[in-house]
Amino acid sequence: EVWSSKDTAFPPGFVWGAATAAYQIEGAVAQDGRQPSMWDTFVQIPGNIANGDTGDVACDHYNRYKEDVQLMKDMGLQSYRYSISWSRVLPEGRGEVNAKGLEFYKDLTDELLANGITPAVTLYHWDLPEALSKQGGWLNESTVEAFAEFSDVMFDALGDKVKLWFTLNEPWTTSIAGYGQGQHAPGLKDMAENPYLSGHNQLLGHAAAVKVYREKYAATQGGKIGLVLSTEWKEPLCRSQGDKEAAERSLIWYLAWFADPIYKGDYPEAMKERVGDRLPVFTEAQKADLKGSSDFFGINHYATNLLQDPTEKIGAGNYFADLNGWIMMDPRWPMGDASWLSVVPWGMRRLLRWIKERYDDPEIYVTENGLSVPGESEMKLADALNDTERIDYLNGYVAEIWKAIHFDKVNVAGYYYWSLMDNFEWADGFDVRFGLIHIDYDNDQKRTPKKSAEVYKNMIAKYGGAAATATAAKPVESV
Ligand code: PNW
Repeated sequence: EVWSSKDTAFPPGFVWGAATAAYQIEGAVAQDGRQPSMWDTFVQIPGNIANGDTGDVACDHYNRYKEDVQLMKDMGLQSYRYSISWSRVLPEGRGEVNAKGLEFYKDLTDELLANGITPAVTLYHWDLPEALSKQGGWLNESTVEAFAEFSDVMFDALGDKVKLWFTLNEPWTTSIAGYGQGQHAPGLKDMAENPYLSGHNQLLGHAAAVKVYREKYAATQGGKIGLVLSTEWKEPLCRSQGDKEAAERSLIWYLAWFADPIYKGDYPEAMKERVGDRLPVFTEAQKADLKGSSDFFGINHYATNLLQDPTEKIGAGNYFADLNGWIMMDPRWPMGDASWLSVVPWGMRRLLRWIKERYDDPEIYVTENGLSVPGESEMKLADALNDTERIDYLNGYVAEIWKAIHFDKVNVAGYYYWSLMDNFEWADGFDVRFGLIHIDYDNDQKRTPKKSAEVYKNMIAKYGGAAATATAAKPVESV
Protein backbone atom coordinates (compact mmCIF):
# COMPACT_ATOMS: atom_id res chain seq x y z
CA GLU A 1 0.00 0.00 0.00
CA VAL A 2 1.36 3.40 -0.93
CA TRP A 3 0.97 6.41 1.26
CA SER A 4 -1.02 9.15 -0.39
CA SER A 5 -0.31 12.80 0.20
CA LYS A 6 -4.08 13.26 0.53
CA ASP A 7 -3.99 11.28 3.78
CA THR A 8 -3.33 13.08 6.98
CA ALA A 9 -0.30 11.79 8.83
CA PHE A 10 -2.43 10.91 11.84
CA PRO A 11 -6.22 10.74 11.98
CA PRO A 12 -8.11 13.93 12.82
CA GLY A 13 -8.55 14.23 16.57
CA PHE A 14 -5.62 11.92 17.34
CA VAL A 15 -4.44 13.01 20.79
CA TRP A 16 -0.79 13.54 21.75
CA GLY A 17 -0.07 13.44 25.44
CA ALA A 18 2.14 12.35 28.29
CA ALA A 19 1.36 10.37 31.43
CA THR A 20 2.25 10.23 35.13
CA ALA A 21 0.86 8.63 38.29
CA ALA A 22 0.11 10.20 41.66
CA TYR A 23 2.47 8.30 43.95
CA GLN A 24 5.31 8.59 41.43
CA ILE A 25 5.31 12.39 41.25
CA GLU A 26 3.19 14.15 43.88
CA GLY A 27 5.16 13.80 47.13
CA ALA A 28 3.36 15.70 49.92
CA VAL A 29 2.33 12.36 51.37
CA ALA A 30 1.21 13.80 54.71
CA GLN A 31 0.05 17.21 53.49
CA ASP A 32 -3.52 18.50 53.80
CA GLY A 33 -4.94 15.39 55.40
CA ARG A 34 -3.68 12.66 53.08
CA GLN A 35 -3.35 9.29 54.79
CA PRO A 36 -0.99 6.47 53.68
CA SER A 37 -1.56 4.21 50.73
CA MET A 38 -0.15 0.69 50.63
CA TRP A 39 2.86 2.14 48.77
CA ASP A 40 3.67 4.46 51.70
CA THR A 41 3.76 1.36 53.88
CA PHE A 42 5.66 -0.79 51.40
CA VAL A 43 8.52 1.71 50.87
CA GLN A 44 9.23 1.74 54.62
CA ILE A 45 10.37 -1.87 54.61
CA PRO A 46 14.16 -2.11 54.10
CA GLY A 47 15.12 -3.89 50.91
CA ASN A 48 11.89 -3.18 49.05
CA ILE A 49 13.09 -0.11 47.12
CA ALA A 50 16.49 0.65 45.57
CA ASN A 51 18.54 2.93 47.85
CA GLY A 52 15.67 3.00 50.34
CA ASP A 53 13.95 5.66 48.21
CA THR A 54 10.37 6.69 48.98
CA GLY A 55 7.70 8.83 47.34
CA ASP A 56 7.62 11.20 50.32
CA VAL A 57 8.83 14.14 48.20
CA ALA A 58 9.28 12.69 44.70
CA CYS A 59 8.87 15.57 42.21
CA ASP A 60 6.86 17.61 44.72
CA HIS A 61 4.29 17.96 41.97
CA TYR A 62 1.57 18.56 44.57
CA ASN A 63 3.12 21.92 45.33
CA ARG A 64 4.45 22.68 41.85
CA TYR A 65 1.65 21.61 39.55
CA LYS A 66 1.33 25.08 38.04
CA GLU A 67 4.95 25.07 36.95
CA ASP A 68 4.44 21.56 35.54
CA VAL A 69 1.40 22.59 33.55
CA GLN A 70 3.45 25.42 32.03
CA LEU A 71 6.10 22.89 31.02
CA MET A 72 3.39 20.79 29.38
CA LYS A 73 2.13 23.83 27.57
CA ASP A 74 5.63 24.73 26.37
CA MET A 75 5.86 21.22 24.97
CA GLY A 76 2.60 21.59 23.10
CA LEU A 77 1.00 18.63 24.91
CA GLN A 78 -2.62 18.22 23.91
CA SER A 79 -3.56 15.95 26.79
CA TYR A 80 -2.19 14.92 30.16
CA ARG A 81 -2.92 11.56 31.81
CA TYR A 82 -2.63 11.73 35.60
CA SER A 83 -3.92 9.61 38.44
CA ILE A 84 -5.73 10.32 41.70
CA SER A 85 -4.25 9.47 45.08
CA TRP A 86 -7.28 7.69 46.55
CA SER A 87 -6.14 8.24 50.16
CA ARG A 88 -5.78 11.97 49.53
CA VAL A 89 -9.47 12.13 48.66
CA LEU A 90 -10.75 9.42 51.00
CA PRO A 91 -8.08 9.10 53.70
CA GLU A 92 -9.63 5.93 55.14
CA GLY A 93 -10.48 4.49 51.75
CA ARG A 94 -14.21 5.03 52.20
CA GLY A 95 -16.48 7.38 54.09
CA GLU A 96 -15.36 10.92 54.84
CA VAL A 97 -14.12 13.01 51.89
CA ASN A 98 -11.04 15.16 52.48
CA ALA A 99 -12.07 18.44 50.85
CA LYS A 100 -8.49 19.71 50.56
CA GLY A 101 -7.35 16.59 48.79
CA LEU A 102 -10.20 16.83 46.33
CA GLU A 103 -9.46 20.52 45.85
CA PHE A 104 -5.98 19.69 44.54
CA TYR A 105 -7.40 17.64 41.68
CA LYS A 106 -9.99 20.31 40.87
CA ASP A 107 -7.25 22.94 40.77
CA LEU A 108 -4.97 20.80 38.63
CA THR A 109 -7.80 20.03 36.22
CA ASP A 110 -8.74 23.71 35.97
CA GLU A 111 -5.12 24.67 35.40
CA LEU A 112 -4.86 22.16 32.55
CA LEU A 113 -8.04 23.40 30.89
CA ALA A 114 -7.00 27.03 31.27
CA ASN A 115 -3.86 26.13 29.33
CA GLY A 116 -5.64 24.23 26.59
CA ILE A 117 -4.61 20.75 27.77
CA THR A 118 -7.22 17.97 27.85
CA PRO A 119 -7.34 16.14 31.19
CA ALA A 120 -7.35 12.32 31.12
CA VAL A 121 -7.75 10.76 34.55
CA THR A 122 -6.69 7.36 35.86
CA LEU A 123 -8.72 6.65 38.98
CA TYR A 124 -6.39 3.98 40.32
CA HIS A 125 -2.68 3.69 39.61
CA TRP A 126 -1.60 1.19 42.30
CA ASP A 127 -1.82 3.31 45.48
CA LEU A 128 -4.62 1.58 47.38
CA PRO A 129 -5.41 3.28 50.71
CA GLU A 130 -3.56 1.45 53.48
CA ALA A 131 -6.83 1.23 55.43
CA LEU A 132 -8.23 -1.01 52.67
CA SER A 133 -4.99 -2.89 52.11
CA LYS A 134 -4.99 -3.90 55.78
CA GLN A 135 -8.29 -5.65 55.15
CA GLY A 136 -6.87 -7.66 52.28
CA GLY A 137 -6.95 -5.04 49.53
CA TRP A 138 -7.72 -6.54 46.13
CA LEU A 139 -7.94 -10.01 47.67
CA ASN A 140 -11.02 -8.82 49.55
CA GLU A 141 -14.18 -8.42 47.51
CA SER A 142 -15.26 -5.45 49.63
CA THR A 143 -12.61 -3.37 47.82
CA VAL A 144 -14.82 -3.61 44.72
CA GLU A 145 -17.54 -1.55 46.35
CA ALA A 146 -15.03 0.83 47.94
CA PHE A 147 -13.56 1.51 44.49
CA ALA A 148 -17.02 2.22 43.08
CA GLU A 149 -17.66 4.72 45.90
CA PHE A 150 -14.32 6.46 45.34
CA SER A 151 -15.03 6.60 41.60
CA ASP A 152 -18.43 8.13 42.31
CA VAL A 153 -16.78 10.91 44.35
CA MET A 154 -14.38 11.65 41.49
CA PHE A 155 -17.02 11.62 38.71
CA ASP A 156 -19.12 13.97 40.81
CA ALA A 157 -16.20 16.32 41.49
CA LEU A 158 -14.46 16.37 38.10
CA GLY A 159 -16.88 14.89 35.59
CA ASP A 160 -18.08 18.21 34.24
CA LYS A 161 -14.49 18.81 33.07
CA VAL A 162 -12.91 15.39 32.57
CA LYS A 163 -14.19 13.52 29.51
CA LEU A 164 -11.67 10.69 29.39
CA TRP A 165 -11.57 8.29 32.35
CA PHE A 166 -9.44 5.23 33.00
CA THR A 167 -10.56 3.02 35.89
CA LEU A 168 -7.48 0.89 36.70
CA ASN A 169 -3.92 1.01 35.48
CA GLU A 170 -2.49 -2.40 34.55
CA PRO A 171 -4.30 -4.95 36.69
CA TRP A 172 -1.77 -7.51 35.41
CA THR A 173 1.10 -5.72 37.15
CA THR A 174 -0.80 -5.35 40.41
CA SER A 175 -1.79 -9.01 40.34
CA ILE A 176 1.66 -10.36 39.51
CA ALA A 177 4.14 -7.89 41.02
CA GLY A 178 1.97 -6.83 43.98
CA TYR A 179 0.04 -9.93 45.05
CA GLY A 180 2.09 -12.69 43.40
CA GLN A 181 5.83 -11.98 43.37
CA GLY A 182 6.00 -9.25 45.98
CA GLN A 183 8.23 -6.62 44.27
CA HIS A 184 5.34 -4.14 44.43
CA ALA A 185 2.95 -3.22 47.23
CA PRO A 186 1.47 -4.93 49.13
CA GLY A 187 4.44 -7.31 48.73
CA LEU A 188 2.58 -10.60 48.90
CA LYS A 189 4.11 -13.77 47.52
CA ASP A 190 1.78 -16.41 46.22
CA MET A 191 1.72 -17.23 42.53
CA ALA A 192 -0.89 -19.98 42.82
CA GLU A 193 -4.09 -18.14 43.69
CA ASN A 194 -3.37 -14.50 44.56
CA PRO A 195 -2.86 -13.31 40.97
CA TYR A 196 -6.18 -14.74 39.81
CA LEU A 197 -8.14 -13.58 42.85
CA SER A 198 -6.73 -10.04 42.90
CA GLY A 199 -7.22 -9.81 39.14
CA HIS A 200 -10.82 -10.98 39.51
CA ASN A 201 -11.64 -8.33 42.09
CA GLN A 202 -9.95 -5.62 40.04
CA LEU A 203 -12.11 -6.59 37.05
CA LEU A 204 -15.22 -6.42 39.23
CA GLY A 205 -14.05 -3.06 40.57
CA HIS A 206 -13.63 -1.75 37.04
CA ALA A 207 -17.11 -2.93 36.08
CA ALA A 208 -18.65 -1.44 39.22
CA ALA A 209 -17.05 1.96 38.57
CA VAL A 210 -18.20 1.94 34.94
CA LYS A 211 -21.71 1.06 36.08
CA VAL A 212 -21.74 4.09 38.38
CA TYR A 213 -20.53 6.32 35.56
CA ARG A 214 -23.05 5.04 33.05
CA GLU A 215 -26.00 5.08 35.41
CA LYS A 216 -25.38 8.41 37.11
CA TYR A 217 -23.11 10.56 34.97
CA ALA A 218 -22.64 9.51 31.34
CA ALA A 219 -25.84 11.10 30.04
CA THR A 220 -25.13 14.51 31.52
CA GLN A 221 -21.34 14.52 31.45
CA GLY A 222 -20.84 12.77 28.12
CA GLY A 223 -17.35 11.36 28.71
CA LYS A 224 -15.72 8.06 27.80
CA ILE A 225 -14.56 5.47 30.32
CA GLY A 226 -12.38 2.41 29.99
CA LEU A 227 -9.59 0.28 31.36
CA VAL A 228 -5.81 0.41 30.87
CA LEU A 229 -4.14 -2.98 30.26
CA SER A 230 -0.53 -3.84 29.52
CA THR A 231 1.55 -6.43 27.78
CA GLU A 232 4.77 -6.96 25.95
CA TRP A 233 4.35 -8.24 22.42
CA LYS A 234 4.96 -12.00 22.44
CA GLU A 235 6.79 -13.24 19.36
CA PRO A 236 7.29 -16.98 18.75
CA LEU A 237 10.99 -17.89 18.97
CA CYS A 238 10.74 -20.22 15.96
CA ARG A 239 8.08 -20.84 13.38
CA SER A 240 7.16 -24.13 14.99
CA GLN A 241 3.54 -24.72 15.90
CA GLY A 242 4.59 -25.17 19.53
CA ASP A 243 6.31 -21.79 19.74
CA LYS A 244 3.41 -20.07 17.99
CA GLU A 245 1.02 -21.57 20.52
CA ALA A 246 3.30 -20.59 23.42
CA ALA A 247 3.34 -16.99 22.19
CA GLU A 248 -0.44 -16.96 21.83
CA ARG A 249 -0.83 -18.49 25.29
CA SER A 250 1.39 -15.80 26.71
CA LEU A 251 -0.74 -13.05 25.12
CA ILE A 252 -3.80 -14.73 26.62
CA TRP A 253 -2.22 -14.89 30.11
CA TYR A 254 -1.06 -11.27 29.96
CA LEU A 255 -3.79 -9.49 28.06
CA ALA A 256 -6.84 -11.64 27.28
CA TRP A 257 -7.03 -12.54 30.98
CA PHE A 258 -8.47 -9.03 31.45
CA ALA A 259 -9.60 -8.09 27.97
CA ASP A 260 -11.76 -11.18 27.26
CA PRO A 261 -14.09 -10.59 30.22
CA ILE A 262 -14.53 -7.02 29.00
CA TYR A 263 -15.01 -7.73 25.30
CA LYS A 264 -16.42 -11.28 25.41
CA GLY A 265 -17.96 -11.50 28.88
CA ASP A 266 -15.74 -14.21 30.40
CA TYR A 267 -12.21 -15.52 30.90
CA PRO A 268 -10.55 -17.25 27.93
CA GLU A 269 -11.35 -20.97 27.61
CA ALA A 270 -7.64 -21.84 27.77
CA MET A 271 -7.37 -20.19 31.17
CA LYS A 272 -10.44 -21.93 32.54
CA GLU A 273 -9.01 -25.25 31.40
CA ARG A 274 -5.47 -24.84 32.64
CA VAL A 275 -6.05 -22.87 35.84
CA GLY A 276 -9.03 -24.93 36.97
CA ASP A 277 -10.55 -24.06 40.32
CA ARG A 278 -7.83 -21.50 41.13
CA LEU A 279 -9.58 -19.22 38.60
CA PRO A 280 -12.60 -17.51 40.19
CA VAL A 281 -15.93 -17.75 38.36
CA PHE A 282 -18.11 -14.83 37.29
CA THR A 283 -21.83 -14.92 37.98
CA GLU A 284 -24.11 -14.29 35.00
CA ALA A 285 -24.85 -10.80 36.36
CA GLN A 286 -21.14 -10.02 36.66
CA LYS A 287 -20.52 -11.23 33.12
CA ALA A 288 -23.26 -8.93 31.89
CA ASP A 289 -21.75 -5.98 33.77
CA LEU A 290 -18.28 -6.70 32.42
CA LYS A 291 -19.18 -7.26 28.79
CA GLY A 292 -18.91 -3.96 26.95
CA SER A 293 -17.66 -2.13 30.03
CA SER A 294 -14.92 -0.25 28.18
CA ASP A 295 -15.62 2.52 25.68
CA PHE A 296 -12.10 2.06 24.28
CA PHE A 297 -9.07 -0.20 24.70
CA GLY A 298 -6.30 1.43 26.78
CA ILE A 299 -2.92 -0.22 26.31
CA ASN A 300 0.45 0.40 27.95
CA HIS A 301 3.11 -1.10 25.73
CA TYR A 302 6.89 -0.88 25.99
CA ALA A 303 8.68 -4.09 25.09
CA THR A 304 8.74 -7.48 23.30
CA ASN A 305 9.50 -11.04 24.41
CA LEU A 306 10.29 -14.23 22.51
CA LEU A 307 8.31 -17.31 23.51
CA GLN A 308 9.46 -20.90 23.33
CA ASP A 309 7.30 -23.92 23.91
CA PRO A 310 8.77 -25.96 26.77
CA THR A 311 9.23 -29.56 25.79
CA GLU A 312 7.87 -30.52 29.18
CA LYS A 313 5.54 -28.66 31.51
CA ILE A 314 7.17 -25.98 33.71
CA GLY A 315 6.14 -26.99 37.23
CA ALA A 316 2.47 -26.98 38.16
CA GLY A 317 -0.11 -25.01 40.01
CA ASN A 318 1.14 -21.46 39.58
CA TYR A 319 0.70 -18.61 37.10
CA PHE A 320 3.84 -19.22 35.04
CA ALA A 321 3.27 -22.97 34.98
CA ASP A 322 -0.25 -22.28 33.75
CA LEU A 323 1.12 -20.07 30.99
CA ASN A 324 3.70 -22.73 30.16
CA GLY A 325 6.18 -20.91 27.96
CA TRP A 326 9.82 -19.86 28.20
CA ILE A 327 9.94 -16.07 28.07
CA MET A 328 13.15 -14.74 26.51
CA MET A 329 14.79 -11.75 24.88
CA ASP A 330 16.81 -11.62 21.69
CA PRO A 331 20.31 -10.65 22.91
CA ARG A 332 20.67 -8.34 19.91
CA TRP A 333 17.83 -6.09 21.02
CA PRO A 334 18.84 -2.78 22.61
CA MET A 335 17.61 -2.49 26.19
CA GLY A 336 16.28 0.26 28.40
CA ASP A 337 17.29 0.65 32.03
CA ALA A 338 15.29 -2.39 33.16
CA SER A 339 15.65 -6.09 32.46
CA TRP A 340 12.17 -6.22 30.86
CA LEU A 341 12.56 -3.20 28.60
CA SER A 342 13.64 -4.46 25.19
CA VAL A 343 13.50 -1.86 22.43
CA VAL A 344 11.51 -3.47 19.63
CA PRO A 345 9.37 -0.92 17.79
CA TRP A 346 7.76 -3.47 15.43
CA GLY A 347 6.23 -5.21 18.44
CA MET A 348 3.93 -2.23 18.84
CA ARG A 349 2.44 -2.67 15.36
CA ARG A 350 1.93 -6.42 15.82
CA LEU A 351 0.29 -5.94 19.21
CA LEU A 352 -2.09 -3.29 17.89
CA ARG A 353 -3.08 -5.58 15.04
CA TRP A 354 -3.63 -8.50 17.47
CA ILE A 355 -5.93 -6.35 19.61
CA LYS A 356 -7.86 -5.20 16.55
CA GLU A 357 -8.41 -8.75 15.37
CA ARG A 358 -9.28 -10.39 18.69
CA TYR A 359 -11.54 -7.62 19.97
CA ASP A 360 -13.38 -6.60 16.83
CA ASP A 361 -11.64 -3.35 16.02
CA PRO A 362 -11.98 -1.28 19.18
CA GLU A 363 -10.89 2.31 19.49
CA ILE A 364 -7.42 2.11 21.10
CA TYR A 365 -5.49 4.59 23.21
CA VAL A 366 -1.80 3.93 23.72
CA THR A 367 -1.87 5.13 27.32
CA GLU A 368 1.84 4.54 28.01
CA ASN A 369 5.02 3.95 26.01
CA GLY A 370 8.48 5.15 26.89
CA LEU A 371 12.11 4.45 27.63
CA SER A 372 14.45 4.62 30.59
CA VAL A 373 17.94 5.32 29.28
CA PRO A 374 20.54 2.99 30.85
CA GLY A 375 22.70 4.80 33.39
CA GLU A 376 20.89 8.10 33.01
CA SER A 377 20.71 8.77 36.75
CA GLU A 378 24.51 8.56 37.04
CA MET A 379 25.18 10.95 34.16
CA LYS A 380 26.17 14.57 34.34
CA LEU A 381 23.20 16.80 33.62
CA ALA A 382 24.34 17.71 30.09
CA ASP A 383 24.61 14.03 29.16
CA ALA A 384 21.28 13.13 30.71
CA LEU A 385 19.63 15.91 28.71
CA ASN A 386 21.09 14.58 25.47
CA ASP A 387 18.84 11.51 25.48
CA THR A 388 19.25 10.21 21.95
CA GLU A 389 18.16 6.66 22.86
CA ARG A 390 14.82 8.04 24.08
CA ILE A 391 14.44 10.06 20.89
CA ASP A 392 15.09 6.96 18.77
CA TYR A 393 12.61 4.99 20.87
CA LEU A 394 9.93 7.64 20.49
CA ASN A 395 10.45 7.98 16.75
CA GLY A 396 10.57 4.23 16.25
CA TYR A 397 7.44 3.38 18.24
CA VAL A 398 5.39 6.27 16.89
CA ALA A 399 6.31 5.24 13.34
CA GLU A 400 4.96 1.75 14.04
CA ILE A 401 1.72 3.20 15.40
CA TRP A 402 1.44 5.18 12.18
CA LYS A 403 1.91 2.00 10.14
CA ALA A 404 -0.73 0.23 12.23
CA ILE A 405 -3.17 3.03 11.51
CA HIS A 406 -2.48 3.38 7.80
CA PHE A 407 -1.62 -0.12 6.65
CA ASP A 408 -3.49 -2.31 9.15
CA LYS A 409 -6.40 0.10 9.62
CA VAL A 410 -6.15 -0.07 13.40
CA ASN A 411 -8.30 2.54 15.12
CA VAL A 412 -5.73 4.31 17.33
CA ALA A 413 -7.09 7.49 18.91
CA GLY A 414 -4.13 8.77 20.90
CA TYR A 415 -0.65 8.36 22.29
CA TYR A 416 0.66 9.16 25.78
CA TYR A 417 4.41 9.10 26.34
CA TRP A 418 5.55 7.69 29.71
CA SER A 419 6.54 9.80 31.42
CA LEU A 420 6.18 13.56 31.45
CA MET A 421 9.03 13.75 33.94
CA ASP A 422 11.50 11.57 35.79
CA ASN A 423 9.80 10.11 38.85
CA PHE A 424 9.65 7.43 41.53
CA GLU A 425 9.99 4.28 39.43
CA TRP A 426 8.45 1.93 42.01
CA ALA A 427 10.92 -0.74 43.24
CA ASP A 428 13.72 0.96 41.26
CA GLY A 429 13.22 4.21 43.15
CA PHE A 430 14.78 7.28 41.52
CA ASP A 431 17.52 5.30 39.79
CA VAL A 432 15.48 4.64 36.68
CA ARG A 433 14.38 7.63 34.63
CA PHE A 434 11.64 7.69 31.98
CA GLY A 435 11.03 11.44 31.77
CA LEU A 436 10.92 13.91 28.92
CA ILE A 437 11.76 16.39 31.66
CA HIS A 438 14.77 15.87 33.93
CA ILE A 439 14.31 16.20 37.68
CA ASP A 440 17.31 17.13 39.81
CA TYR A 441 16.51 15.44 43.11
CA ASP A 442 19.60 16.99 44.73
CA ASN A 443 18.78 20.50 43.66
CA ASP A 444 15.28 21.31 44.84
CA GLN A 445 13.60 19.10 42.24
CA LYS A 446 14.66 21.48 39.48
CA ARG A 447 12.95 20.69 36.16
CA THR A 448 14.85 20.76 32.86
CA PRO A 449 13.35 19.53 29.57
CA LYS A 450 15.53 16.95 27.83
CA LYS A 451 16.24 16.92 24.12
CA SER A 452 13.44 14.34 23.72
CA ALA A 453 10.98 16.95 24.98
CA GLU A 454 11.90 19.18 22.08
CA VAL A 455 11.66 16.31 19.62
CA TYR A 456 8.23 15.42 20.97
CA LYS A 457 7.19 19.05 20.79
CA ASN A 458 8.18 19.19 17.12
CA MET A 459 6.41 15.92 16.44
CA ILE A 460 3.20 17.24 17.97
CA ALA A 461 3.49 20.52 16.11
CA LYS A 462 3.99 18.72 12.82
CA TYR A 463 1.51 15.87 13.10
CA GLY A 464 -0.82 16.91 15.85
CA GLY A 465 -3.05 19.50 14.32
CA ALA A 466 -4.73 20.84 11.26
CA ALA A 467 -1.29 21.53 9.86
CA ALA A 468 -0.71 17.79 9.72
CA THR A 469 -3.05 17.53 6.75
CA ALA A 470 -0.76 19.58 4.59
CA THR A 471 2.62 18.23 5.58
CA ALA A 472 5.10 15.67 4.50
CA ALA A 473 4.82 12.24 3.04
CA LYS A 474 6.19 10.33 6.00
CA PRO A 475 5.69 11.22 9.65
CA VAL A 476 8.81 9.93 11.28
CA GLU A 477 11.82 7.82 10.48
CA SER A 478 11.38 4.16 11.13
CA VAL A 479 14.18 2.43 12.99
C1 PNW B 1 4.20 0.84 33.78
N1 PNW B 1 6.37 -4.69 31.39
O1 PNW B 1 4.38 -0.45 34.29
C2 PNW B 1 3.49 1.62 34.87
O2 PNW B 1 2.16 1.90 34.54
C3 PNW B 1 4.20 2.88 35.29
O3 PNW B 1 3.72 3.34 36.53
C4 PNW B 1 5.68 2.63 35.30
O4 PNW B 1 6.40 3.71 35.85
C5 PNW B 1 6.10 2.36 33.87
O5 PNW B 1 5.41 1.28 33.32
C6 PNW B 1 7.58 2.08 33.72
O6 PNW B 1 7.95 0.91 34.36
C7 PNW B 1 4.90 -1.46 33.52
O7 PNW B 1 6.91 -5.64 32.01
C8 PNW B 1 5.55 -2.48 34.16
O8 PNW B 1 6.26 -4.72 30.12
C9 PNW B 1 6.03 -3.55 33.45
C10 PNW B 1 5.86 -3.60 32.09
C11 PNW B 1 5.22 -2.58 31.42
C12 PNW B 1 4.74 -1.51 32.14
